[in-house]
Order: sequence, then C-alpha cells, then structure tokens
Amino acid sequence: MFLFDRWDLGASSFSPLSLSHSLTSAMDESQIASLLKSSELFPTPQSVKLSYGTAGFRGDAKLLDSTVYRVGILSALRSLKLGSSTVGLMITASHNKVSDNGIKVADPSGGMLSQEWEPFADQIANASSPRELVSLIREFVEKEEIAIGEEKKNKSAEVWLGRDTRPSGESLLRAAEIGVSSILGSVAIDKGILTTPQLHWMVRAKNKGLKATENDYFENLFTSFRCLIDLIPNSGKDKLEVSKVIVDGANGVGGLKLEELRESLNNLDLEIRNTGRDGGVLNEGVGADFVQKEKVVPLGFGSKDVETRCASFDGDADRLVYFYIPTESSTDKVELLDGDKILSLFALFIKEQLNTLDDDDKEGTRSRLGVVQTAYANGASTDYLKQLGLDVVFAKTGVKHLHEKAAEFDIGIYFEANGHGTILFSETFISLLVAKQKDLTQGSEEHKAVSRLVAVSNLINQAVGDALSGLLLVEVILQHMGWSVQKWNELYKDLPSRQIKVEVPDRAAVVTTSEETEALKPLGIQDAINAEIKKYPRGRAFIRPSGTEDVVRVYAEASTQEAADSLANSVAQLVKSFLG
Ligand code: G16
Repeated sequence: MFLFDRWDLGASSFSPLSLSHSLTSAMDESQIASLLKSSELFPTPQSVKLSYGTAGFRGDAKLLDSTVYRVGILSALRSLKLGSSTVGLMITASHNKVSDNGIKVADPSGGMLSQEWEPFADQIANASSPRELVSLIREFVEKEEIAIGEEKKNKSAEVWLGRDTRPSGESLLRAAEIGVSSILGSVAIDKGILTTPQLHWMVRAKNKGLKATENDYFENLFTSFRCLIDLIPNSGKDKLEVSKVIVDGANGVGGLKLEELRESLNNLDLEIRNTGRDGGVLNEGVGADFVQKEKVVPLGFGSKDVETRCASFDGDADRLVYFYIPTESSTDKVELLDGDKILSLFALFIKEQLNTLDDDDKEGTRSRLGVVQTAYANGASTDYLKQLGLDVVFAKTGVKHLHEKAAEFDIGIYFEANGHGTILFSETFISLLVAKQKDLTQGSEEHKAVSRLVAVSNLINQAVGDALSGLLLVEVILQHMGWSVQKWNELYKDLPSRQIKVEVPDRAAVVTTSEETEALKPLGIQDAINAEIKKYPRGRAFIRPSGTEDVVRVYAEASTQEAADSLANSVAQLVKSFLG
C-alpha cells in the first residue's frame, strides 16, 4: 500500500486499493514501484498533444523528455513481447530543424515499429500522470500477455539506443535509458552516435544472429561495394565522364560516418562537405530535404561545382538525393535527381540482371520485381517505370507503408520522391539466388548477373532506406553503365512540380483518402482544389497533414514550372482560407 500513499489519486473513479489490486494483477509491486518512481522524474508538458506521426514522435526537444522516457518503456515491452529480441530506439528528428528532436523505434526485424503498437505509443505519451501511465501499461501488458516484473528478471528485454548529432540528443538518451530500465530486468545499451539506418541494420543483424557492430556495418558496405566494382564489365569501365562525387552531409551524422567509410573506399573519388565541423547548422540551407523541396544549391556548393555529380543526405542519413548545377545556370537552381530517379536507376539495373537470368530460366520461375511509390512521385517517373514493364503500386507517405508493400515482391524497390527508399529481397529469393550462384559456371554472364544481385542484396540496407548504402549503389551502377549524372538524368524528364508548407492552427483538420490524393475534410476543399487543377494542362495537386512537422503539405505538378508554382500557390491559399 505504501506505493500509493504518495500519489494524489484525485478525482479517480477507483480507490488506491482497487488501483493496487488491478495493477498487481498484471505486474508485481516492485514493478509498479519502479514505474511510479521513474515517471515522477518526467512530467508531461502542459497542453501538448503528442502524436506518433509518420516516423515516430517529433517536436521541440525541450518538450520531449517524458515522451522519450515513455518510448523507452514501450521499447522494453516490445522486446519482451517478442521473446527478448533486441529492439532499437533512435533519438533523431531527421530533416527537422536543429532545435527539434524525436524518436524512431526499430522493431526486431530492423523495420519500423509495428503499426499495431502506435495507438499504445500515443496513449502513454499523452498520459497526464504517473498513475494513468501505470494503469495504461498494466492494461496493455495484460491484453498482450506480456509477463513483466520479478519473474522476468532473468530473461530481460534488450534495447539498443542510438542518437544523431543534435545537442539535445545526449540528455534525451538518458531519459530513454531510464524508461527502459524501469521495466525490471531490462537492459538499455548505448550504441553512441549513429545514423538511423545504421541502428536499424545493427538491430536486424543482431536478431538474425549475425555480426552486428558498427564496424560490421562498414565492412559489409565496402565488401559488397568492392564485389560490385569487380563485376563491372571492362567495356564500361572508362566511360564515366565525371568520376568525382561531392556529398553534402547536411551538417549531420551522415557526413561524419561517410568520412569513416571513405578510408576503405579506394574505388571512389569522394569529397564530403557540410560535415558540421565548420560551424554549419544541421539542415539549415543544406541537406536532402532542403535540396529536394527548394531545388536550389545547398550552402558550401557553387559555380566551382558546375556539372559535377553531387549528392545530399538528410539529418540522420536515411534520405539521399542527387543534383548538379547546370552550366547554363545563372541562378542557384539545381537539376535534381530525386528518389524517383534513384528508383528508376535501381530498377533498370536490377531488371538488366534479371533479364540475363530469366532468359536462362528453363523452369519458367520468373522473378517478381515490383516498385512502390507515393502520391508525391513525379508523374513522368511513374510513366517511365510502367514503360519498363514494371508493376507499380502506390502507398501512403511514410516508409513504414512502402516497406510493407515492397515486401510482397521477390524484389521490391520502394522510394519516396524525398529520397527515402531501398530494395528488399525476399528471403526465399535470396536463397534461390545463392543456390543458383553455386550451380552456374564461374565467369558466365548468368553467374555475373546472379553475383551482382547477391552483392546488391548485401550492399543495400534490407531494414530501411539508407543514404550511405544508397550512395554506393548509385555510384557503382553509374560506373557499370558508364553514365554521367547528366546521362542518368535523361532517363525521363520530370514534370515541373512544386511543394509548399502551410502553417495552420490545426493540421489534423485535414483528413485524406488512404492514398492521400484527395482531401475528405474540411468539407468542400477537394471540390475547390479540383476546380483549380482543371485550369492547368497536366495539372495534379493534393494536400495532406505532415506527420513530422506542424504544417499542411501542398504538392502540385503541371506542364510548366510557372503553372506548377501557380497551382501550388492557389491550393495553398485554399488551405489558408478553409483552415486559417
Ligand atoms: C519521415 C518518414 C518519411 C516521410 C517524411 C515526411 O522522414 O520516414 O517516410 O516521407 O518523414 O513525412 P511528412 O510529410 O509526414 O512530414 P524523415 O527522413 O524525416 O524521418
């Protein structure tokens, strides 16, 4: 009873006795005491409604202590639910401004937290008192049949923690550690500063019983990269017109990690800028989100780089876009090669290897290659992919949605236009490839094609989109093809597009259809948007509430840049007038 004497149960509908009884039915007293004591350290911020969002919780770092602490608890529970498998918890706000922070959870598979657990995450993040928090946890563990407390002390949960370079990261990581350890017997292991994809990769490897350190991650990257380089046909080797690539690290963790990797990459002429060491601010005028949305040159790049192949990472290095500054440019505009173009390059290369194999496939077991895009995909990219004869499917914004759909194919390539994506190989298909690799004659075209596919499956992060592994794959494919960035850009011509962020009092007032192409609420706005779209040849536009920033996003495309800009502006005006 002493446990509750200290707590003001206020206008609770149940008594301390009934609370004690109902809590202990799922958790013993020492577990309850542990949760109540630690949660006292992390009161929830007043009048803030927290929501799990597109990729976890995100917001002003000063308001996140209690949320991170509570997600620490959730991660430990997730580990216990899945037989003490390792779960990852990453402290990052990715592309957001430096004063923000956030949390992404890596499930034991290495993918994003199961969406079934998101409502629980929302509930505990918003619980207004320790008592309510404990009560919610008790209900949840009972429903999920998770045994916690004294009897679990010998079979603990394990949570690996990582953080990006944000100044608020270290203290938030301590909050996460306390959250994890408040589930008795659970262990939090601090893996230090990492990119988000590194942590996802390490969690996946650990749970598969593979070597799972950061060094193993690097070793895997350069071994598979070198293998692909060795498989480049001789005829293609000298064709690459521009061999140097310059990477914009967004003043975040990605540039720093690429520097570490560079030591082993002697086949790549690589220059890294915006590492954050020279006083640049994370994501400010730099990085993949800035370059992709604004289509302008990031800080640190300029006329000296005309026609050179350049790439940008985002703040936690899970997004990658390419760009170059055209010769004729008198402004700071860039030619952007976004996630759609990377997807197209990957699809072309994979298809080329599969064609070599499938021609030889006597049993007729042709592989299923599919691609997944979102409503943001440029219409021209979708036309191009269909013209390649590929299965193109659409998913809602958020890698968690794309990943799920890509996993339905033997090889599923998914990319968001913002540069977030990867290539998934099904386990069955990998086994088939490995068996085939053993059977085929070394040095034959078929053997080379299989070996390339196996190397791609090792190089490209199977857990989540990864700027480092994506960069290496783009680089090796360009060398394989003998293509410059300009040649790659000619695969198709993007329809002009524009994206705008609109600040509104309540972005949740916008409700969309599942594909996010139409707004169901506020009532009447979609008709007004449709009327605008009709005014523009090849016009297309949609709105959706962001799940990472407090804005409504507007996307528009049309046959000219002026028309796309004008359509986006008109739709933004509609958003303001309906929601302002
Ligand atoms: C996250 C998600 C991405 C999503 C992006 C923007 O990226 O992982 O899938 O496209 O947010 O989402 P929204 O438009 O809802 O703000 P990141 O790189 O910021 O973690």
